[in-house]
Amino acid sequence: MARGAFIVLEGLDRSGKSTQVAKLVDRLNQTGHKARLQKFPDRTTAIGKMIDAYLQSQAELDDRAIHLLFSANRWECAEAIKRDLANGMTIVADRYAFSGIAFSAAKGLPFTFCLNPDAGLPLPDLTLYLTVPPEVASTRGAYGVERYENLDMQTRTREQFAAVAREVQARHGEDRWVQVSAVGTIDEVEARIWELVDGALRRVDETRVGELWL
Ligand code: 2DT
Ligand code: MG
Repeated sequence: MARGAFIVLEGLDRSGKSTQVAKLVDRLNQTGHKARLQKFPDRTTAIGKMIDAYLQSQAELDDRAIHLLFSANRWECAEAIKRDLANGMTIVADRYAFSGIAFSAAKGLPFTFCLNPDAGLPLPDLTLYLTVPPEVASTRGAYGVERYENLDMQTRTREQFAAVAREVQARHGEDRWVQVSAVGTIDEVEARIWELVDGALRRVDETRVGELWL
């Protein structure tokens, strides 16, 4: 049996990421694949509840401590991801380690510190980075009330995502990180994503799941 593909969608707030992740999972399941959504942070676990309190500013945490909690939140899901992939289930993740690095580095933590705790996690077969120009994002409504949902943080995170992209491509190959324009209608963006995912699904069959940064 072919293994599932590990697909990650990344992007800034208001890039349409969560909408597209849901559409992608539906479309995969409708076209004869088994697929499930994996949201990061997963706010349902004990660690996830600490993260949720931090994001809602109900708790204060040291920048490094919260960075490690975000990573721990991925590690506690890693075995299930590997097991499901081996069982032929495609995993579509809404954010992953790349958000972890970009947001923490944007706060000023050293890039290598941000990278290291996730080393060895399941390596996504394909990461799609949804981009919208700032002027388009600003027409998609006001920012929410959670931590990081402000223009200054989004601008700095955008810069760090560019560094993350270079790191993924240098270590794991150009085709593992693909930038996708999220400008246009929901259906137009969905079509762009589907074409790329379709290609990735064909490629994964014969390969093992890799390890991030290793
Ligand atoms: P959502 O709005 O998508 O729930 O994200 N974040 C996310 C980090 O700072 N580090 C991480 O490792 C991850 C996965 C991005 C909530 C916020 O949490 C940030 C936005
Ligand atoms: Mg959010």
